Amino acid sequence: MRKLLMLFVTLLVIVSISLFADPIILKAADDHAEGYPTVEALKFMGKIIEIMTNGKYKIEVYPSAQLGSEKETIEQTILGAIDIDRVSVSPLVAFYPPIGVLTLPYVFRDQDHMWKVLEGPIGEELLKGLEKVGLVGLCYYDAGARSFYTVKKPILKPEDLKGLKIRVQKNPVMIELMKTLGASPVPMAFEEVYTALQTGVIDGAENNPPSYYETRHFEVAPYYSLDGHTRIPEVVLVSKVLWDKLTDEEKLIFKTAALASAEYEKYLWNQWEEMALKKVQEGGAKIFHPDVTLFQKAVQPLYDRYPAYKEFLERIQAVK
Ligand code: BDP
Repeated sequence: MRKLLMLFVTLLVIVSISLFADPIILKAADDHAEGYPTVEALKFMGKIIEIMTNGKYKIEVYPSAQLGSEKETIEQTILGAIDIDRVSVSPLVAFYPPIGVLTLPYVFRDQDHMWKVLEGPIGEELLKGLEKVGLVGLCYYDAGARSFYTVKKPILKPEDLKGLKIRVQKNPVMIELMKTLGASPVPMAFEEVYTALQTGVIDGAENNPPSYYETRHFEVAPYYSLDGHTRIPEVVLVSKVLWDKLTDEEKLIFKTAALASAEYEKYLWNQWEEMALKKVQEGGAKIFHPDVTLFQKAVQPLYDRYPAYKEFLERIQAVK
């Protein structure tokens, strides 16, 4: 009888803790605005974690770079001040160089090839490697292909870039890529690009259609030339500081929630890509389809400058 009573009391305590205890608030950062595929997918992931941990964790998503630029949020995530961070792979290269192989130009044949690589052993290996710098990579999100957009004239061949100041993400590979193509790279945080285009600090930038549309960069740089030079994915990171405090079951919940959110993001992404191209044209942007082989040829010397990526590259190319 006593034992039964003890069991009952213990159960009651467990139930009341899970029902009434204050949830642990986790901060999640994203530099896109409310409604953008990555932000909505992060919220989706948060909801699953909340439900599956019976409300122990509550994820608060801070969109629009409220918690800082990508470089800053990565630093904060390593320190444990931010718990979850959705960033492009690009700014991560400065922290963990091997992942830079994913940012090389024309490394993936298409969207399908990219997902086969990311969801296979190569993608997993690169996520795992992030632990060395204090980050746990849970999954990738789609970010399509990046192309040039410019203020004064379209980029129809690599020579058109000569002398132009092109904004790039803070990624050494992107800086080298612009130099190889004859442009002057200007590394700059995403949030500063609109004003820089408007005031003539830069002549152009490059990004995927959803970002070009969401940021309204098309208003100030209306020539969009779809050369698709890179296909740099996004990544969802968790601070190792938080990760090490989670139970094995919680780790599984976080990973599963992230993978489910990636499926959701892919779905939203495909819709946004199509919609964005329509919307920017309605807003006055002009779309150009340059001969991509000209750009593929022009970037060849870049590969020799990264012997460290050679083995990864061969493995990526071998993925059918
Ligand atoms: C977008 C990424 C965003 C990056 C931005 C950039 O989704 O996170 O910061 O590019 O160019 O495609 O900085």
